[in-house]
Amino acid sequence: MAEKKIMLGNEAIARGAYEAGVKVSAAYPGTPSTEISESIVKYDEIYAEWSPNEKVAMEVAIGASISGVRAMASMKHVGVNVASDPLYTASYTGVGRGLVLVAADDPGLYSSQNEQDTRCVARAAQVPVLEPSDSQEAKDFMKFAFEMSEKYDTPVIVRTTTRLSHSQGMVTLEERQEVPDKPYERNIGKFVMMPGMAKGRHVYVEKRMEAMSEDGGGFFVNRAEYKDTSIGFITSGIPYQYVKEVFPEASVLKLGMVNPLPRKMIEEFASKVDKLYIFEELEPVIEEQVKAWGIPAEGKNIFTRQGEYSANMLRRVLLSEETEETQPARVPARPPILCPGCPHRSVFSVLKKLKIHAAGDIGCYTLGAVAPLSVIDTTICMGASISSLHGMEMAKGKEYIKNWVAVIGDSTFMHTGVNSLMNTVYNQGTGTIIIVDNSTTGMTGHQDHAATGKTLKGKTVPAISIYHFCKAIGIEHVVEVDAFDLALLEKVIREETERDEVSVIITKAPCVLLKGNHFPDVCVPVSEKCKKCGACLKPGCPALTKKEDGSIAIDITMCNGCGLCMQLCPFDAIAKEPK
Ligand SMILES: Cc1ncc(C[n+]2csc(CCOP(=O)(O)OP(=O)(O)O)c2C)c(N)n1
Repeated sequence: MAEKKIMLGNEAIARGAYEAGVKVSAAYPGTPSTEISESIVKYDEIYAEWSPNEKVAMEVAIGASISGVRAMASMKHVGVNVASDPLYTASYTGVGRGLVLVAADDPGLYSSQNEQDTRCVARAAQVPVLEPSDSQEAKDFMKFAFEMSEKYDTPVIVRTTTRLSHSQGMVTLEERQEVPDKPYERNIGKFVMMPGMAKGRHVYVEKRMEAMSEDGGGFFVNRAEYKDTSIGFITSGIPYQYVKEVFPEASVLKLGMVNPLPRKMIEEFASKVDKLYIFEELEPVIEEQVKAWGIPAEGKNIFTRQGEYSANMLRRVLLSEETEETQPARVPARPPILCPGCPHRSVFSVLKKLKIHAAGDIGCYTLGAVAPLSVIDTTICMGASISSLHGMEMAKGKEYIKNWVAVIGDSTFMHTGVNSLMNTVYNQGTGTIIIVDNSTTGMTGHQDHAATGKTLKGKTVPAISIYHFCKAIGIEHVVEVDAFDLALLEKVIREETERDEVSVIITKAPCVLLKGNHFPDVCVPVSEKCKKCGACLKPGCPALTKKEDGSIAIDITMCNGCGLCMQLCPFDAIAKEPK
């Protein structure tokens, strides 16, 4: 009997890639996509890597496909923006062997800076999108995506969302398909996209999209489930599950291919139901096309474009039921906070003391924006800290940024920060950049990157030195400082922000949650010395609380023993004890 296994959506995507005979996988981490690569790496048959960013990952996959093997890239939705340059043109070139981009969207913004819908990118890039509804489909659709990619000579996007990526379902496992490498054939009309060639390929792209739309009615991923025809839903992905739960007797057109749309199938379904609803999370991608074909339907006029959908939301809107989600969440709010012992807190405490603002970036250190640290003033996208600080300077002059720095993490620096720093050097910016180097991609769960000295496959490799990189592009003042050495940090930040030329401070201390990184002690209050000044509480370490009498308590189950509070106490009222 076939083996069955409970799998996360992301594990099932990885399994689908394995069974489809994928040989190369490249990715940059990003919630909710990260576990795809972390699962793929377990298959010895697949070469898997963390690339420094999504554009590079996409290009690695494109190269592998051109060379004749099945290849994939995976990333979160905003990563698709970074990868969009190669993606738009790979749409024209088509593929060698199958090429799949897995894009993980985040309706509800569980861990993202926006709620963009990858289907919109796919429409613009004229690339097909498959959207599974559970783990089994996640695996099956991956395999189908590779077949489609080769049949229609196109990259294929498999779109997942947080709910699918991070929930589990039963999956039937199958054997890996051994796909022979396609012999390489030079074909510049297809793979060299200069205007003359691209014009011809654009014609092909249009034809391919029409062909897929025509053929879509026969794809197993699209299916009409006719029941009571007084009400019909067109839906896809996870929202399909909500429709089935709330309206088990309704007719449903379940679209597994959401771009291009199978027009004939949709027209037929619409003609057979009395009342048509289009139930899709985020943007009205299906709805706008269906309406453009003159088919009346209810959609975003009643269902929101924002946030994640749910069965209760459907009940509320269509059945006017009072459901629990209309009440505020029943759990106490727990705002995100830097961990006890996080080296970023130490850096921010100095910046705060010096009343310095920071153009921020994306990572755990984004939490420096909120009280009590309140140091980060901007967060846009990965790499934007350095370039936006430069923009401020070019707009307002050197004096304006004298009390500003850019703050960027090590992984984010390797991702796109390097380009921004080159720009500052090239265009003679004078800003100070603090690279908070905690030796990992902390925010997404400790992935390695080019400056950590380990690959996704676990191989030890020479770590790219951030220090030497900065030096090599011509920055004279590059200083490495222990992130917990407050006195030195303060001195260095004062000196570097005074300079009339670009400078870089690399604050170093590994993420406190990294395996094997333990401070040997915990911090304990020395009550008789405490003057209740509150200096230790200023950086907002969650292990410290103020007691009723104004003195402090330290929760030793939370304390990681970094000693930041101890350094801040002017009265030696905090000591260290072995754990
Ligand atoms: C384009 C893009 N790709 C991926 C992500 C997901 N992501 C958010 S922060 C981050 C990196 C954080 O690592 P680092 O800069 O080292 O900071 P840390 O969290 O370790 O403090 C990643 C990969 C994203 N937001 N945008």
